[in-house]
Amino acid sequence: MNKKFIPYAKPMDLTDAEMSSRSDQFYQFIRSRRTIREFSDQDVQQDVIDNCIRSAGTAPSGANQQPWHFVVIRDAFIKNQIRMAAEEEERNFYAGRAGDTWLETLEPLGTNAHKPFLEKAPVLIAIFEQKYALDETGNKTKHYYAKESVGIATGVLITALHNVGLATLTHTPSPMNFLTKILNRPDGEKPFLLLVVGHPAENVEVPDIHKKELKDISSHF
Ligand code: IYR
Repeated sequence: MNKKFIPYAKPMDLTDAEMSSRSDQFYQFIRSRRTIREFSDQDVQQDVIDNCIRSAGTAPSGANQQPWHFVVIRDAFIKNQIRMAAEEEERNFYAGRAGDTWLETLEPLGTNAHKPFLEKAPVLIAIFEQKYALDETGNKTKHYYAKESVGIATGVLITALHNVGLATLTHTPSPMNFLTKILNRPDGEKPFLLLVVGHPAENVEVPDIHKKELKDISSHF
């Protein structure tokens, strides 16, 4: 039988009061995260990005299959290729493919087909979902709950980046198959999203939008 268990090291043992305080501290910290669309070109150290990706890699996943791959892009030529391809898709999206309802919903965000941040930000992280694993002999192993797993890992990544004062933009040019091609990713992987990472541009503004209140996102039995 291929099964081995080891003791679980409880990470901390807090009093009720400490738990209340820490939960509020975390809430205050995470609520300060905002998606931004204007980045400075200030560099970000690779060891920081590496640790944030390591953190993402600790996420729970279906059958612990860890069906994710993170491509870190700093190269100006590759960034330019990505920007060109993304803007082409976005021009079609904003020119009609999205449909009026979708475009109306996006209005408060002030987005458009122009994506200079794809070249200006120091780091792009293309996140891929591995639908199945492919070994050297071409054998496929299905990944269970791949999309859910990659979504959770991406949430951890965004939180880890926020934790070091970096800003992110969860960019989803659609379709984004061009990422597979430009980044030379194998069959079985599907682009999940493109995370733009860096320091915010000076005096950057964010839309005046709000999160739902607790009562609107939770219920009790
Ligand atoms: N992908 C487009 C449109 C877009 C869609 C959603 I849903 C957003 O929350 C934001 C933008 C773009 O990046 O402009």
